[in-house]
Amino acid sequence: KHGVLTRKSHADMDGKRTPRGRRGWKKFYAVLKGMILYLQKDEYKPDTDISEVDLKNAVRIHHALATRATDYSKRANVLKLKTSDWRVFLLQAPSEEEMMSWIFRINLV
Ligand code: I3P
Repeated sequence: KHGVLTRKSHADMDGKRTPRGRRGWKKFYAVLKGMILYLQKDEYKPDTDISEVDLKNAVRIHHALATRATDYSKRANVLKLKTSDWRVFLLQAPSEEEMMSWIFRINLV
């Protein structure tokens, strides 16, 4: 699965709140491949190696949990992703349908 997702980092590893200055929203081209959610700067191009930055932004979703972000109302179609290392991301999808699809696919892993 792939598509545009806008990310906000809410908590870092060990569940500590992401400090100010790193809590902004950023748009990515997301690609779910195996147990990894790649958050890429640009759309995937075949036959190119994944860049250093894109690797840094990749999220391991094994043992992660995706839910609708019911406690976040500033934006629509936002899901909450909790990873096994206690990070928390808010991810905004372009539509309700896309959000539900990402939740379903992430929790299937
Ligand atoms: C954050 C940025 C986010 C905002 C967040 C700010 O600043 O303005 O958009 O979240 O508020 O801290 P920075 O880019 O300097 O990290 P919202 O869009 O959800 O308001 P927060 O600290 O209340 O999460």
